[in-house]
Amino acid sequence: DGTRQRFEELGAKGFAEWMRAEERVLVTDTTMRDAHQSLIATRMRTRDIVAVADAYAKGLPQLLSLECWGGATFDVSMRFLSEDPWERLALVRERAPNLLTQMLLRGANGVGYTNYPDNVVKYFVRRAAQGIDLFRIFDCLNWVENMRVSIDAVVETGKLAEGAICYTGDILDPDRAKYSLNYYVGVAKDLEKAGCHILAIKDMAGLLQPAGARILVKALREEVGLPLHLHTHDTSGLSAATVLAAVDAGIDAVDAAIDSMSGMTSQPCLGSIVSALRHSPRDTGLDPEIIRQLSFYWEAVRLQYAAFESDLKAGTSEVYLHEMPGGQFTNLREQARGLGLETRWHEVAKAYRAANDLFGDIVKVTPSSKVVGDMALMMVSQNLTPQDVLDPERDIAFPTSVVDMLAGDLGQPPGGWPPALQAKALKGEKPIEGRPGALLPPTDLGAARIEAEKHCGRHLSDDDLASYLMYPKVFTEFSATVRRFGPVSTLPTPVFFYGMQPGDEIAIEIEPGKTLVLLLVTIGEVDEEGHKKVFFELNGQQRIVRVKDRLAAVT
Ligand code: PYR
Repeated sequence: DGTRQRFEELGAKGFAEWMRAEERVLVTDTTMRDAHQSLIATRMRTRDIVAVADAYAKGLPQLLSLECWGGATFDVSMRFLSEDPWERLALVRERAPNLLTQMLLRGANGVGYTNYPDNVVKYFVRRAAQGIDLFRIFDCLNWVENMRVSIDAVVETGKLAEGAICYTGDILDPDRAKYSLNYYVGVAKDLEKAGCHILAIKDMAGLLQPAGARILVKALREEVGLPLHLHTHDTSGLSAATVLAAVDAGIDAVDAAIDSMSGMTSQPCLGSIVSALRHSPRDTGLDPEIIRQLSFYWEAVRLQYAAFESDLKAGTSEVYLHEMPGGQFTNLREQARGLGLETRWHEVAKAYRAANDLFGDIVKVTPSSKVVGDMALMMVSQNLTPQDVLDPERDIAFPTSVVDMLAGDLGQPPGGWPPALQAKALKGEKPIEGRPGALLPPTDLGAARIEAEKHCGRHLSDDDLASYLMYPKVFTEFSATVRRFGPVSTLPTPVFFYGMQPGDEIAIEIEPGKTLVLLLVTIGEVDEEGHKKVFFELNGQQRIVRVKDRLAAVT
């Protein structure tokens, strides 16, 4: 038995009531989604996720949910891993049938970086509901108006709609009064009225501190009738203290990542939280020994992704200055490095805060966080102060993302956009004030399917169409890669990322019951045309292929 059976018996409303009445602290494991998004650039491959799903199903049936889909995993799997995100979801569902599957949905931005027409969001949610039980829905500006379409779509499927309040600032700081306790309680009440079953505090940067958590959780639990689910990041090193304070204040559920995938920009440590609550009235009921075993698995897997690790070595209180989400931190550092700003990281961090203040102090989470990051990089690379940016005499080439956001394409922050900056960036264009999704004409799904099938040269499933609607170009390229190279998702992870060395032998199950054994014998010298001969054995048969040398090709 697991939580999924309970959900099926009780339905969404009944399940939410059960969550609120339950004395145990309920725990979501984020390892399969946010932990790798925040630690190793979202690169975890399906085979490494699916291989451990049944161990979760057998060993930790008391888990509230497995966060395993959505956020950045959707496009990264197609873009960089040549994998179908829908296949991953179906396999996790199949291997862990007794656990709730959970995804992160960016409201009107779906799993993308821009608002989509309402009918595209609805179509996507209906497809996702085939495999997802719990949808965590947020808006990057905390604009509930912009979440309604996705909340309604989830409620219609009968699945759990968890509306998230994105936490920013510090509710105890009088200088950040825009994000006061009253503000959060107001957003929470709007989410309850909008029909959500669960309320999430989504602390994407890890800014919530123990004292603030106590006050926020207590108030939200008193003022709102929904169960409360806390999500935080450990960038500051303080997140476990915040979780335990939230537990004392009556939080119903918390997110954590398995030990070896926790800490720093990821979630707090699952095994340690479980251990800290053992023998207390709010014991999670999870088995510490099973958690350790799972942690050993992820520890070995993580080593294979060393190339994607960040150089962050310790927790940092600088997060309270810049307020970058855990999932963005390492990405932005990489972007800064790409622009030659590697040694000026602390300036980028400061500029990130300055950019936030120029935008009127906004919530920073995908995609608004990306816009703030773009602005910060521009300011540092061009040595611009906030005064320079606002100077009417000075012409500034704003990044496109900044112009689009100030034009209203991501929606409206509380109080609107600062007029002076908006006027300067839009150069006389009129911004939109309403909900972008209401202005976008509905996509003709039949026509989109015909167009997509033409681009991809094959019949597309409904899931394929949903991928195409989110990411037309990425999906088309992904389809072409799979057609050319076959199911590369079956390759062992070190081979997929780093290739084989002479003497290496691997067995690949390309389809059930059909295994290829590949021995790489030797690789010849590069010839005059930039090719090499590769000598190998395939199921014992000697073969040679002539391939273009990648290094020769780039030089
Ligand atoms: C995402 O949207 O991907 C986050 O993790 C916030």
